[in-house]
Amino acid sequence: MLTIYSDDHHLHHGRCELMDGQLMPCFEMPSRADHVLERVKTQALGPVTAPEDFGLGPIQRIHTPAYLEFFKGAWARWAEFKRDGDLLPFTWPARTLRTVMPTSLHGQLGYYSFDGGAPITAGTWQAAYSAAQVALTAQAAIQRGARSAFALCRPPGHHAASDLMGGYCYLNNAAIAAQAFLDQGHKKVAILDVDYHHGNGTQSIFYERSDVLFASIHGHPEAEFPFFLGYADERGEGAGEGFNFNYPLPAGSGWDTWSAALEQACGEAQHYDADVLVVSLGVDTFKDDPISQFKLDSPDYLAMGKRIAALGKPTLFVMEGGYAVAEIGINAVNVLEGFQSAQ
Ligand code: B3N
Ligand code: ZN
Repeated sequence: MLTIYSDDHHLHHGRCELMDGQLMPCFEMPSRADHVLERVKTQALGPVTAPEDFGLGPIQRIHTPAYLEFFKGAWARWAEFKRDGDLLPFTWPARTLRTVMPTSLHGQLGYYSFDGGAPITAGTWQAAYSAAQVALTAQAAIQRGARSAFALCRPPGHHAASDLMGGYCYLNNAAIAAQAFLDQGHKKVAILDVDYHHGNGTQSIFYERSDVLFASIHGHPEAEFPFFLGYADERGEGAGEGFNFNYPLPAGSGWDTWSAALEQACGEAQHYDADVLVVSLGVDTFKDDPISQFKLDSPDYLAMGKRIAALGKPTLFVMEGGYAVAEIGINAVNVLEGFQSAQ
């Protein structure tokens, strides 16, 4: 399997996130992607290549021009403040407030974010832009006939909506790739999100559309980030009604529970008869993940890959979360090896 990877992800290294009343080093750190790349190489998964540059066009198919302009220019505006820290939001247009567009940097950052978990650093735009190009290059490989490809994206993307960053995400790599498939002639794309967290950004982007089916298996939002989306009764709206499937699971869920949900999600994808499959591949479902509550073990990821391969679709894997850094490579590459072994 071809892997697409860019060193540009090193340009994004947020300093800290708020947890338990304290500022802690960010869980979403560059070594995550380094470990995955190392495992891709030691397991000889296949060739590793750098991304092509498809420009802003395919990104603008998902994200609004105003959001992209704000994100691209935010660091330069923050640099004028001559402060030491990353750029982080602290006020959001929540209930009882107005969704107006302030003129100040922090007002606009609140407008374009949904939490305080997406720090902007000097290199964040370039890293996120390159991650989107990684996804698009892997998508292009499948478009040219490859059965599968792995987009080793960092930062991740599935929480990013059309004009919102949050949850360590800025640009929605999986959504950008899915839209590219449609723009290049495919009629139906299925997105299977196996990350521990609900892919609220991806869901929101395609919620009113029938050309993209979204199915997500995740920690129940009653108790888990992102809390305000990802419930089982969210089935899509308008033309999208019946094309959104959420499988929220309780803390402590292991392979038996998780794989039963996968079976249901795969059933929906099969019934939909998608032309291609995009997998939002997070491995924070791992039993030792420091911020998650599922109990999957490393061999389970081989079984996950095999089940996904049984769908028989051209499949693009897009890297999302996973914070047990020592095992992230083993677990992510196990999915890909499981997939390959079943072809
Ligand atoms: O959910 C958390 C969180 C939970 C537990 C933690 N411990 C026990 C140290 C720390 C953090 N934080 C909210 C932000 C989560 C963003 C998740 C990003 C992701 O992987 N999405 O797929
Ligand atoms: Zn996650």
